[in-house]
Amino acid sequence: MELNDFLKEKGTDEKLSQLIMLFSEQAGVIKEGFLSARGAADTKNVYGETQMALDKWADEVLIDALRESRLVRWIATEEQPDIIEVDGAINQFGVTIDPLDGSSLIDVNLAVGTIVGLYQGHVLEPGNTMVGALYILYGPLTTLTYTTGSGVHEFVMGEDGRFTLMQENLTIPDGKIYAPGALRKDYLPYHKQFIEQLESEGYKLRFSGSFVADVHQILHKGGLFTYPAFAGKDSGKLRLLFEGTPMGKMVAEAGGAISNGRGNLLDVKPSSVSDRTPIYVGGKREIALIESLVKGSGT
Ligand code: AFP
Repeated sequence: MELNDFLKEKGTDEKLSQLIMLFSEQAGVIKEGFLSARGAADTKNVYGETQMALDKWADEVLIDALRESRLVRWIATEEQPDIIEVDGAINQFGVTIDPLDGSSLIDVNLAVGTIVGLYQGHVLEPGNTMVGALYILYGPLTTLTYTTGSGVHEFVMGEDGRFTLMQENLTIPDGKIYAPGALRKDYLPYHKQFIEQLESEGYKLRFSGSFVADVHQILHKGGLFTYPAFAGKDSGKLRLLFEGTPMGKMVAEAGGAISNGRGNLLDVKPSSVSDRTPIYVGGKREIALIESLVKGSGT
């Protein structure tokens, strides 16, 4: 079944459906961009005088499409310092966008993705107020996974650029994969204990350097992704609004959880678009374990 028909069948709010469809259409444009950029690397360049990094280019593509559609009022993206307010917006939605997460992996042809958070209004609100989230993963296949609060559903792009249903109502299984960010030498004591416990239980290492791809794998196979607080960096590396909350919403809707080590990350109200946060996302068992270790550490 095609994405558009599925959204209708699920009784998804019409305006929200239009927004999800807009992102699904832009996925094709971004995918084309990978090919054009490859061509440009051998010749001059397709985007202008100076070749633009693909993440900056994808950012412009998505912002332009949203401005033109006027489907949202607020746009926050990882590439922009300020929240954009769209002139003449016909809806009050807010969106957060990481246009190309894992972009440093493009030149070695590993999976990267676009992550989107969907809000009823302004985006500087806790993740648990989101009306939905989606991500597009550019791997061997291009997939779009979304939730609007009633299940997590995955679609695959066909040759015609349209998305058809691959898996309905995804749920995170029990699994023994761990994807640990940060350098081991910088681990804080509770985190070191946590990782050692997972390793003693036989968890296998899977860390690609693309958060969206790594969390996608965890969603399908179980286990845990973490980019923790580390020595000298209490807030870790990843961005709350662009990486944490949308992927957290997705995993939570699939029966997992997301935490900053102290509590549910989806309860945290951002203070600005640039907030960073420690992240633990995956199965409920793993999240309960890290929260108890952090609590026990008294830090
Ligand atoms: P880029 O989008 O700049 O490649 O950053 C990717 C990322 O934000 C996230 O997707 C990865 O999990 C994380 O950084 C990897 O960080 P390290 O390079 O420190 O392992």
